Amino acid sequence: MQRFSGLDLFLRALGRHQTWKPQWREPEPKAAYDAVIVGGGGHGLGAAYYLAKEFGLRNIAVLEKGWIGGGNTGRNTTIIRSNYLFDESAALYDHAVKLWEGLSQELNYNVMFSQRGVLMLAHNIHDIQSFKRHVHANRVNGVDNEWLTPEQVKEFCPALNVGPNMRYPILGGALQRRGGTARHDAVAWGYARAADALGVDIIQNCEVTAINRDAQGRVSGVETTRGPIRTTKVGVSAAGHTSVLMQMAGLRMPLESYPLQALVSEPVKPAFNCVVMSNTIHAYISQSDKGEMVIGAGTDAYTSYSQRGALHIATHTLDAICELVPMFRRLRMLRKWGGIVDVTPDRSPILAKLPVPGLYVNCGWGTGGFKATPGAGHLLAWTMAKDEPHPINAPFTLERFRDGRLIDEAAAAAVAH
Ligand code: FAD
Ligand code: PYC
Repeated sequence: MQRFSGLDLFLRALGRHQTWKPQWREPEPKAAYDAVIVGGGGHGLGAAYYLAKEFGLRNIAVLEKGWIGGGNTGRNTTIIRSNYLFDESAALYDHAVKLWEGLSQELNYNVMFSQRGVLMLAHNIHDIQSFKRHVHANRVNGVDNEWLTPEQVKEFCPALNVGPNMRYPILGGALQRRGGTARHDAVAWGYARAADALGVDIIQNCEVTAINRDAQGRVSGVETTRGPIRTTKVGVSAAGHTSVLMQMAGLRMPLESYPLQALVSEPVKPAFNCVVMSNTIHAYISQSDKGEMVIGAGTDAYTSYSQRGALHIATHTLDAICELVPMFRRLRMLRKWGGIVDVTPDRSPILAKLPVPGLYVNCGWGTGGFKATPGAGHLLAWTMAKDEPHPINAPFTLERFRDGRLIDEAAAAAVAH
């Protein structure tokens, strides 16, 4: 007998969303496709969905070496915001936030997008100056962000310790009210189901092992663990593993891969009403709809493909959380895990057509690409369909590292990177 959760029953009663567990066909790979996306995370599945929905391509495959959503999409702390400093980044991330705002309706699938506000805490004079600069820059760009005094911080997030006895007292905070969280695997499932309904083949357990090029150097197909596939358009959206894939096409990428880890507590009743990030004492936290405190740590200090992080990074983060929210000292931790993020020299992504004709890339989101998921998918689809970038992703080229047109957002996330 099929079992439904309380959420399913509620959503069914509302009649607006379909059941929680997605169902789709598991197709065999065809010999040829019009376009192939490598990587079945939210970005790759989103790209396939928009290619089919907005650009009319139907003969598309998403090739995933494991299971969809099993990469960073299903491993992240789900923070969504667009309070980035530079014009290019604000436009990119706010494009995504606007798509998040309609995504459950667009996919007819509840991605549980919750605009509960993202509060970035200031603990020293440098933080205050930097965040105020962000607030002003954001507002000029039409992105909401506001400065809160310590008293306003306490009012907005009562669980926080704003007392004077902290090692790093809270001196204020920048609040983006439109920021928040979403249910990460639902995003992958929602895009997968909607893409499948438009005829996209989503093929799991299918690792791409080579990218083939013809005599003119154009992309001519891929080799996979389930056989060769012919295609003239390949979009690589394989966070953490982009350099390996690009080497297959003869390209060297300006990327390094690091483990980034997160952890969750035992589930408790609603106790934490927003998302809080602290760059200085280095922690970020929100409460999931299941009740767990979702806590993020920093990247490891060395490159690696191990999907877990060093223990001392997690314990440092827990020290910081206990200082920020003393009542959480009594919480027990449930589990911790890691994902591999790929990082560019300027900490901004590369979302572009590449010098190899027929090859496109979406990578370098580092510690912060979940928030970009719908935007990245949409812009990768645009770039692949039209063979030229959308104005929003036009600055995010590979060539900017050669030409010195960097978009240096290094201090944007409360994550060591
Ligand atoms: P993924 O979901 O990783 O998908 C890529 C897929 O490619 C994987 O499923 C992988 O198996 C597949 N693949 C790789 N190689 C091959 C191959 N050869 N053949 C076929 N398939 C292949 N971002 C935020 O905005 N907010 C956050 O709070 C946040 N927290 C994070 C916390 C952690 C612990 C981690 C690890 C990341 C966090 N991020 C956050 C970053 C965010 O998770 C990623 O930037 C984003 O999810 C990337 O999505 P994606 O679809 O590109 O990648
Ligand atoms: O970019 O907001 C972010 C983020 C939070 C945790 C990891 N990345």
